Amino acid sequence: MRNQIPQPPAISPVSIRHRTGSISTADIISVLKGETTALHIKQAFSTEVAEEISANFSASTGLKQRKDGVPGQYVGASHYRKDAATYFAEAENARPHVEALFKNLVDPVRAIFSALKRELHNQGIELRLARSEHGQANVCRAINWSGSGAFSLDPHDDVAQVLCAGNGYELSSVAHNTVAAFNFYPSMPEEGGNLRLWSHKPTVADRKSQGVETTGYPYSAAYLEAVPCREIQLKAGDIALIDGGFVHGVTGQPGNGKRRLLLNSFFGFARPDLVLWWT
Ligand SMILES: O=C(O)CCC(=O)C(=O)O
Ligand SMILES: [Fe+2]
Repeated sequence: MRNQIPQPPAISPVSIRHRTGSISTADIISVLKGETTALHIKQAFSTEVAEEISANFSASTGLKQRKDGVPGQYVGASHYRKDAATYFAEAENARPHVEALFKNLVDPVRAIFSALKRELHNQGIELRLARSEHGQANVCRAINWSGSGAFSLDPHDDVAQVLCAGNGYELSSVAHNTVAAFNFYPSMPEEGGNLRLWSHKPTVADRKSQGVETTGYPYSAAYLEAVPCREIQLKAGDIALIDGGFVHGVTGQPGNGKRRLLLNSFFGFARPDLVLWWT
């Protein structure tokens, strides 16, 4: 019999680009097309904006505990392990709370969404929020991961949850292209909480072998042992844009530090002339 001996994970090279101060739509499109694995933009938005978003998150009446096996607190909606009706209804209900995070600020996530929309439009490509008869996605969700130990968010990929999203979702086709993840960091602990990227893009067969076919979460330390990894050192005000097909996770942080806050969204090509954006 073949395939009895476990195959070591295939290695795919990771390319990380760094910028400071601003992000260009050309850089974003390079990740979207799978030409760059990760883009780290330092000081992408101001400390004042970052602090205000963080304070609004802490004071939010829409703050909830995740109950889907991924430890964290959040404002907004995650499509992960939810059918379309549930996700879009949650997104609609959470919208006022997501908007309240930005109150009277210029929302840095929406600013990038709008700039990208304009640029793609010039190229004959539509960018819009994912939607269904039950509602529309929000521009982002806000999360504080609370896993303890080596990772505050365990190693995972963002593609399985898209590929296996299920009926009623228009985004499943994105899984055959790059699933890009936009991560904005309004607050970071002094130590830890960095984004680790492994040089591995799991296939459906890899996920099956690890028992994570529909979730892409979590990959074990044993599975990743022989895979090289790189770490993006994050500070408040940074953005990390990654190809979510590569295994990634968030390193642990001592519990006594500042809270780590993430604003996250996913986007990718559903068709050559359509890019969808969701959370
Ligand atoms: O918090 C981060 O830096 C990464 C978040 C992430 O990987 C996700 O939300 O899927
Ligand atoms: Fe992820």
